Amino acid sequence: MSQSLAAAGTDTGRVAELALTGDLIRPARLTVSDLLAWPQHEAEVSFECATSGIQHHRFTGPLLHDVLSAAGPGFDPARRKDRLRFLIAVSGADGHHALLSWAEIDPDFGRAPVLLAVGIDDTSLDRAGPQLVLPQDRCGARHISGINAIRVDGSYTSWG
Ligand SMILES: Nc1nc2c(c(=O)[nH]1)N[C@H]1C(S)=C(S)[C@@H](COP(=O)(O)O)O[C@H]1N2
Ligand SMILES: [Mo]
Repeated sequence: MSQSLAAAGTDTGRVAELALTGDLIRPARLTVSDLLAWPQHEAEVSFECATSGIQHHRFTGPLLHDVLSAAGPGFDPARRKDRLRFLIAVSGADGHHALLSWAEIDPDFGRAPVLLAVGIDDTSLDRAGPQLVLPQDRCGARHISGINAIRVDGSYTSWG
């Protein structure tokens, strides 16, 4: 199982890079070794796939919230309401993607302990690329492997 997940994405034999873009003061390109600079967390996760059944893995990596906060999202940090318009778009190299809201991972709101995993079951993801890990999800579809881009977007409006 870990073989297929670790091999998914962009394993071209080179170190994978992830682009952090959008409404950020410090956009960045990050490798797995860059992501080791943040405090590392561990999550034992079970999720169900509609096609391949239940999977169980142990992931390690920084919190998505820590990494994105360091990039300086363009909201007023002192005004909690200002964060509510921010979305996070996470994309894999194969085009699979999902949207999260900033509030979902913010410690003042949903507090979801979402990881940007750099390791799966003791295998490094330095060549396949980091993986989104949502310990709270029952279904595995948001466990995006081979992440090559994360875009933070604060310009969503529902009024046109
Ligand atoms: N990049 C990428 N990540 C992905 C997917 C995908 O198609 N592309 N499929 C998702 C789905 S549906 C599941 S259940 C989990 C585990 O999928 P796997 O068993 O194919 O590795 O990965 C998720 N991450
Ligand atoms: Mo799935």
